[in-house]
Amino acid sequence: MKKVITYGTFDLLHYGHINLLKRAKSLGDYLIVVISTDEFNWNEKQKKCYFTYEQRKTLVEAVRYVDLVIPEESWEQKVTDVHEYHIDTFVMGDDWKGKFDFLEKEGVEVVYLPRTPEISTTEIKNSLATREY
Ligand code: C2G
Repeated sequence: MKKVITYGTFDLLHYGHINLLKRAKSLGDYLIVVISTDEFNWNEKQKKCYFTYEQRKTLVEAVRYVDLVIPEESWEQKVTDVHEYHIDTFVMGDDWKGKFDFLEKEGVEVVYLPRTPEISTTEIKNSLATREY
């Protein structure tokens, strides 16, 4: 069984995220999604999520391409995750291109997929904030 892993915040889940998860799953048979906890997001990415970790986990677990959701609590855990879960392929959107190539040394294929254009959580928040109702 070919196992794939990907990491993210997945706040305000949108079709860009779904496109990423769909393509990631197409690279193997089992997809693990590692979702940033609220603490990790705030401490490491200065991101304040709209949905809590538990709510984001519920949403991503409902996506047909996803087999398992686990928490992301540190940048460093990727090295242990890929061994603990016997990962074959690590996938991220290409906004992260080159940032995780070190995982190849762990025997993992590293794949960066093109981001879906014109959609982002920031875009959604900004458009809602300025929309005239
Ligand atoms: N993504 C995408 N297209 C978009 C928006 C996001 O393909 N329009 C991808 C990103 O490239 C990423 C995944 O969807 O691979 C999740 O995006 P975020 O939730 O923004 O993830 P991020 O905050 O970048 O966290 O350790 C890695 C980090 O946890 C990644």
